[in-house]
Amino acid sequence: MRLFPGGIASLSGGLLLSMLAGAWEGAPAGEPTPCGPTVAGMACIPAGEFIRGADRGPRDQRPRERVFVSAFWMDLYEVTAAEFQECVQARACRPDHPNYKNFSAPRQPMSGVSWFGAAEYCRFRGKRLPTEAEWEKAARTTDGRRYPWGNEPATCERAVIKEGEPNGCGRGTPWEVGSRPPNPYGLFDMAGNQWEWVADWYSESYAACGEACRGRDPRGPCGGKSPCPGHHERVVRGGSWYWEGDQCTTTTRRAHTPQNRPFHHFGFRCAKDATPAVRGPGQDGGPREND
Ligand SMILES: [Ca+2]
Repeated sequence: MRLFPGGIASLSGGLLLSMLAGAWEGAPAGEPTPCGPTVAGMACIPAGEFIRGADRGPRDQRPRERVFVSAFWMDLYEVTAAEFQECVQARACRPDHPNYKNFSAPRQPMSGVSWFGAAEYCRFRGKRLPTEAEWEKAARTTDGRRYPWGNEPATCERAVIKEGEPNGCGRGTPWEVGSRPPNPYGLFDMAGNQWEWVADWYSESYAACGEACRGRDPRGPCGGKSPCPGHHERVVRGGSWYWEGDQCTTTTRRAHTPQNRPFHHFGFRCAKDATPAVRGPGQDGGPREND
């Protein structure tokens, strides 16, 4: 079993989680995991409940409650500018691009993508956007923590955020992906660096969303499908290089039009259904309806 550096760094945050996540993420190709045989560049997030939302702070994060999420795969990193370009070159993605010249280094996160462009990219790779619940569980693990690393405040040692001037921990831009330690699942930049689109329509609170945001594998209003009367914005998560640390909590939600109008430098990462042919003991995360 390989323990990645972040796993060691997060011992206080959950040794067992770190070890298990490290085992699955670093397992040899084809090795069984609770999500099926390993997938390169992705971590297995095992099935089970987690604590979603918060009872304090902005209303749209309320209430704090338990939600069940089936096993799934999550990209270790934000999708990079170079990876997105491959999709544009293949004419599988619209030519979304950042508005600033110093945002397009190959391993900087893709910035300035619409929700549609993000969804097209994930399809191009045989993946899909994570649901909002999947994203939050992947960022937060199962113990209700406020940040991917635990409850300690956000600093530039833990995430690429605004901490003094210039923003982006002194660079004025996002950094290359993976510049900070991963969380216990092995995922990088779930706090900060670039905002990340998720699949769901935005709702003003989980309480207002009702049953569509509760229970088992919630997909939000209209199950995420279009059109969705009364809903015109999707969700971005995780804060960014531009914002202070209180915006990069695991529960922070931001709404924006899927067309990305007005323009913002949002990014994303992809998820993938578990392949349940090989299941771990006690896993009940079977196949789900595809998007
Ligand atoms: Ca991020």
